[in-house]
Amino acid sequence: MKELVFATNNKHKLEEVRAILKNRFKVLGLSDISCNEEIAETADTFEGNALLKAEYVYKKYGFPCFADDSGLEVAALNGAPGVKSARYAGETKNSLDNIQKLLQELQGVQNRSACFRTVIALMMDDQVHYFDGKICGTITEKPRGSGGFGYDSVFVPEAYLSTFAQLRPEEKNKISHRAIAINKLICHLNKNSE
Ligand code: ITT
Repeated sequence: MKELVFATNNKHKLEEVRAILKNRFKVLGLSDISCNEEIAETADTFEGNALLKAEYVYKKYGFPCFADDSGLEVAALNGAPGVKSARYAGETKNSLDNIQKLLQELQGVQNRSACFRTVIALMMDDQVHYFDGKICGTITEKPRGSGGFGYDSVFVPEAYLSTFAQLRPEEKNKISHRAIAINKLICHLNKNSE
């Protein structure tokens, strides 16, 4: 089975991607290649940060590698927290603090529309390819559910009543922004390994 590194320190993302890619590709995490450093995300776009992470591993460790940069874009906040989603409430990347800040910012706000976005950068054979995914929905007034990670407990995808954190992982993995982007990555890899 073909091996690919997924350059992430987020164990929830790694679990999701392994579940989506199961039986197709062996997905190695950063710890599997003994990469323990934190890769700085200094770009101001999802594309830029995804490339920084994938390129760092590809150049330093020589493995075909992909990385995802993702986040939540809230309409009433002009697209914030966006690329700053992980650090919205500070450098500790604490999800509960991030959620609390988001709900405070949206207190009394009627328009609760938001979208999750992911951009994947794949570095392979000295080339970069991008794959994106997006899912829109609404932000709840209070957190609901205990599954998932990040902002899952306050995001209800369009046409659903449950938050991402209330859905079964298999269900989130069928419709999420990350699933959409990963399916595009799979199509690309299948086409290019024929
Ligand atoms: P890596 O950079 O190591 O991959 P990270 O958690 O820092 O891990 P990002 O920079 O891409 O990842 O930040 C994305 C943040 O956006 C993440 O920490 C969550 O707060 C949020 N997020 C992304 N995808 C999400 C999802 O499927 N469900 C809930 N929150 C999500």
